[in-house]
Amino acid sequence: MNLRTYISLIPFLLFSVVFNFNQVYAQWTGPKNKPKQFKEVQYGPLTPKNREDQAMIDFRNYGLGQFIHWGLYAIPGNEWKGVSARKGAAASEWIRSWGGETAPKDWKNTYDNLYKQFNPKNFDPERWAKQAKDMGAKYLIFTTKHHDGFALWPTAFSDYDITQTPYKKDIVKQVVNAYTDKGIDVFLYFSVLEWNNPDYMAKNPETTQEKERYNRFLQYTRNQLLELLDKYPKIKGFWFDGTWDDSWIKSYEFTYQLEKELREKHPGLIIGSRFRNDEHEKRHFDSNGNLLGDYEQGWERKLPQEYEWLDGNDWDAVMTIPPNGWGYMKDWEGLYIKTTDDLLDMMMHSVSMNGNFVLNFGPDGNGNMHPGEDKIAREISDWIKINGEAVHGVHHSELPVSKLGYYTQKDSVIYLTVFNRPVNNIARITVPKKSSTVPIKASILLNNQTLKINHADIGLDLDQNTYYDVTIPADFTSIRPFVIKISLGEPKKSADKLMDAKM
Ligand code: JFZ
Repeated sequence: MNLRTYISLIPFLLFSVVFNFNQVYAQWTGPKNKPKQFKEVQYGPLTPKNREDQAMIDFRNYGLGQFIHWGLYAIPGNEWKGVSARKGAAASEWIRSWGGETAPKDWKNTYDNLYKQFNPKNFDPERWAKQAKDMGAKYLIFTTKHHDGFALWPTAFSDYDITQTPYKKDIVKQVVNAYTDKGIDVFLYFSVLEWNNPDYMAKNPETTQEKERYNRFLQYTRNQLLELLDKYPKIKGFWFDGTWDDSWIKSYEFTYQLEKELREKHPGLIIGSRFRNDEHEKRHFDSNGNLLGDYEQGWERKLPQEYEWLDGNDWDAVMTIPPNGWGYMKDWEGLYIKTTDDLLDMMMHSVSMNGNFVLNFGPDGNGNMHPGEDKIAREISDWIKINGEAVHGVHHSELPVSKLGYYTQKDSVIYLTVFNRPVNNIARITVPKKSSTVPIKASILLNNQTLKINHADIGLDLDQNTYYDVTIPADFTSIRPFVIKISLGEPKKSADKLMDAKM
C-alpha cells in the first residue's frame, strides 16, 4: 500500500476504533452514555428504576452473596481420564463443548450420559448453608439448569432431570429449604439456552418448521419457570443466563409477557437485567437507556471503576475464585487463585458502590466444596465475624474516595476498610467543608480500640474540603484489611474561612 492509500484510510480507521470501542465497552467497562434521542419503546421496563418494596430493600442490604454452580459438569471437574480440558473448553461448566485435539473421542455423547453416574453421596445442603451463613452470605444463587439443559429438580417438562440419576431426589428443594431455614434468601439461576434440546436454536427461526420447534421451546421455558415458582414459592428471584441468542432476542413480545406473568404469580420477585431486551434488540438497558429488570446484571468477573458509572441502579457482581470456571475444577495447579484479601477487596469495592458481591463455589460430583474454597470460606468467616457491620445493611458514602480503602455507611456511621495502611499511620479522612457532620469518634473493629482524631484544617487555597486525621496506633497490627468505624456528629467548630488568594 502506498502512502496515499494509508492516508485515505485514516478516517475509516478512526471511525472503526471509536465505533468498536462503543460496541464492545459501552455497557460495563465505562460510563454508560444515555442515548441522546428518545425512541418509542413498547417493550421497555416493567418495574421502576429503584423498587421500594421490602424484597428490593432486602436485596440492597445483602452485601455478600454466594453463587453455586452445580450440575453434571461437577463429575469431570474440568478433566477426563487425566486429560485437562483447559484451553479446550471455555470454562469447567462448559466442558461439554470441549473440542480440539485434546478432546476425548465421542465426548459429547459421554457427557450426555454423565447423568447415569450422578450420585453425590456427600451432598449435605445443611453443611453448605452453614458455611454460607458463617461467611456472612445473605443470599444464594443456585443453578437449577445450566446450558447443558440438565434439571436439578424433578421437572414435568423434560426427561433430562434429577429423577433419571441414581440419586433421584430433588436437589433444588433441599437447597432452597436448607438456605431459607438459615435466613439466607434464594435466587434460582436458570439458563434459557440449551445445548442439546432439539427444539432450541440460536438463530432466529425462519421456516414454518423452525418456528414450530422454537415456539415449543418457548412454551417449555415458560412451563419450567412457572413450575419452579410453584414448587419453590420461598424463592426471592431468578438469575437468568443464556439469553443472548438471536432467537430469544427476537422473542421480545413473548419475554415481555412472560416477565409480567412471573411477576404477577410471585409478587416481589426479583429479576435482573439479563432476562430480556426491547423490540430494538437492546439488552439489559432499553433504547432509552432504562434498566430492563430490577438490577443491573452485567458485572460478571468485573467491577465498575467509578460509582457514577452505575447511574444509581441496583446491581450485583458475580465472581469466580479461579480466573474463570464456575463449575468444579479439580486441578487449580498453575492458576492464579484469588486470595481472601483479593476477594475482600472486591467485596468492599462492590458494597461501597451499592452493589452486592456474589462469590462463586463449584462443588464436586460428591457434593464437597473444593478444599481451596473451604479455606477461603473459613477466612472470610473469620473476617466477617469482626467486620460484618461494615458489609451488611450499608450503602455508598458521599465522602470523597479514599486511597486507603473503601467507605461504607449506615446512618451516621462511616466504615473505612483499610487496605493500604499509610506509613505515618495517619488515616486522613477528607470531608467537604460544607458537610453538616464530621468525624467525632473513631475505633478499630478488630480490637475496639478508640482512636485519636485531629482536625487538620490545612488551609489549602480554594480547597472545598477539610481533613480529619485518625491516628492508627503504631503497635496495632493486622494480617488482613481492617475496619475503622467512624461516628459522624456536629463539628465543634467549622473549618476556618480563609481568604482565597488573588492571582
Ligand atoms: C455465563 C455462563 O456461560 C457461565 O457458564 C456462567 O454460568 C456465568 C455465571 O454466566 O457466562 C457469561 C455470561 C455473561 C457474561 C460473561 C460470561 N458477560 O456478560 O460478560
